[in-house]
Amino acid sequence: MKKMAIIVLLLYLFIPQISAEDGSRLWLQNKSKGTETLSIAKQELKQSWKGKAVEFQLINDFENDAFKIIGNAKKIKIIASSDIALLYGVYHLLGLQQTGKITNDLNINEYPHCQYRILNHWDNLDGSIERGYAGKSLWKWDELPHKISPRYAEYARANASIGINGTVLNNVNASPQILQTEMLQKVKALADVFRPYGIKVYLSVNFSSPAIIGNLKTSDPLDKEVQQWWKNKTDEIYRLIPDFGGFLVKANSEGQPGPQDFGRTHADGANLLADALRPHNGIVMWRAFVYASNGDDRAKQAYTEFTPLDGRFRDNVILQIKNGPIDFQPREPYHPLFGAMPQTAVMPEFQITQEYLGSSNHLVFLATMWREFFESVNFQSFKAIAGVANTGNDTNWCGHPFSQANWYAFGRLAWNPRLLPETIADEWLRMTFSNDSAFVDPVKTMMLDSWETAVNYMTPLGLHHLFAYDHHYGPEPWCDVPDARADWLPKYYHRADNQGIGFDRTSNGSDAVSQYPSPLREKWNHPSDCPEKYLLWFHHLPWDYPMKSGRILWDELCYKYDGSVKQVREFQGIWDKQESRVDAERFRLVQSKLEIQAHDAVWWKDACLLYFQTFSQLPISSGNF
Ligand code: GCW
Repeated sequence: MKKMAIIVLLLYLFIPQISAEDGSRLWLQNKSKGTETLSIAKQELKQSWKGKAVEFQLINDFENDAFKIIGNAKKIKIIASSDIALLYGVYHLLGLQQTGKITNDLNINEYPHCQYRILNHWDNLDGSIERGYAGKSLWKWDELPHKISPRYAEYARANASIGINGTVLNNVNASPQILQTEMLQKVKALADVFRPYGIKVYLSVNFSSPAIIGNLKTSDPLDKEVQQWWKNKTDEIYRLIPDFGGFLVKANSEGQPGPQDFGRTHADGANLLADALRPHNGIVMWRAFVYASNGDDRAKQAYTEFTPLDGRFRDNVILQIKNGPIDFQPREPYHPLFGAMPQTAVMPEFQITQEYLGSSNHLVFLATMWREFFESVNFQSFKAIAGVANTGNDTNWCGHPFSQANWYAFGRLAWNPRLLPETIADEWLRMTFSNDSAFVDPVKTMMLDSWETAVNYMTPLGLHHLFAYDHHYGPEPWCDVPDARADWLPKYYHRADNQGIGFDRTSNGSDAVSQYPSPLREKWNHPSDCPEKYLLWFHHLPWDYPMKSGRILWDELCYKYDGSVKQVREFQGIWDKQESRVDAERFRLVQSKLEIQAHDAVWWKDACLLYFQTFSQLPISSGNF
């Protein structure tokens, strides 16, 4: 039953702000979360709102973080059950104003699709960022906790404005040092800045921390002293940060320590941390990104490892699974673990930073890719969503002005996975640049085409991992590094030979296809039923395999590479026409980045086609389609 409104706060514009120390707090000098969050909400309105009076109403029977905006000719009411949800309502309202969508009869109901909407920073304690392309880490560990950069609050504000409510501060390749008391003081200082914006802090932890910084003999999850060490450490964190979110763990993956070092399972490892966090309501995000060099198809390994553990995780563990089974490739079919562990909470991990998509040089709007993922899985069950951040200390945060759109899109989709990429692009363009439809329409089309274009000049038709060793920027399908793991080399994935190209993952090959449910596994098992976008992901096919277009496979590859190069040139043309509608600085920066992108698209095309031609022995038919 609906309860009556318990608190009604009327906010009329231009009421003077309560000053920082006006005596009103009496002896209660601790600022409450509520007061701070509400002052931010008021301040935001005061600064930017140009419309009629806005009233806040706090009621207590609303879902967490949900809000309503109701407007009539005289006033607008934002209704929610917490201060932070009111703040979300304010940002939403300001967004409507920025995009020219304020009407006289607003009736908006918004609620987040999942509870935890989290950025993962792969930031190291020395200020570098793994796969970061926008400068150094935002966190100035050497200055903290005493010096607080104004960027911390700006960062929190940006996240709150798109509904992000958590941040994992450090790299999943985690230094045990993050758990030293001295570092935790610094983490607390950040948490204090983020709190009024509704952002909780989480940490990546190294599984060997008890041995490395606790000087224990082991880090075995079944060892009593190890269990006590994690409990004590967790209690220490919560004494400093009472609303600390929890831990993210990369274990037994790419050289990181983990429970298997002691003959234990991933569930034993995750539960160890979950038990320490449980009394404080913290969560463990345990990554499923594991693969050994054991000869088994890498795409199959996480499923093989984790499905037998279904039902063995504590209920405050969430298995964090990359969107696809390999590693943030330009395009992957969804990870087969989604839907395969009904008794385990799961969450997707997206990569906002463009490790395999041209870093901060290429304009690639990722909402389209994430949309394809959401259309493939049952996202209703997700309690959480994570995105590997693309922020750094560059002035524009993300390096490429259009990479900001991916941070924005991640937040919007974590809030509502049903949002369409065109809606998100439209909002972002209007808020970031201009409401002029002569600008918005063509640039939006460019954004919406950009992901498919990048897929086509990098890895068309289901190809994957053709990237240069280690830095993953340009093409190197021929790459051979003596002594490197086979599954870190492109040849492992493309398998080009005189017969054809592609990875046979059918029932005649690695049988990865059988990890998908029916009828997908049957469909994808047959080249003629398999969508062409995944064709060479699942099949090794002859160079003259007939494609739906009527072309043979080799010609289709030429067509995709060539067509996408042309497409990037069209993007340049679209952008060049916007000079009068965009400020000079961003105009030039985007223009120069598009030049790099056009150059790189040709580089990809030439590198891949000339290399694959050594096997196909067929002429490159560019331009003749
Ligand atoms: O994508 C790969 C990256 C590594 C990364 C790893 C992971 C943090 O190349 O840099 O390490 O995945 O997700 O753990």
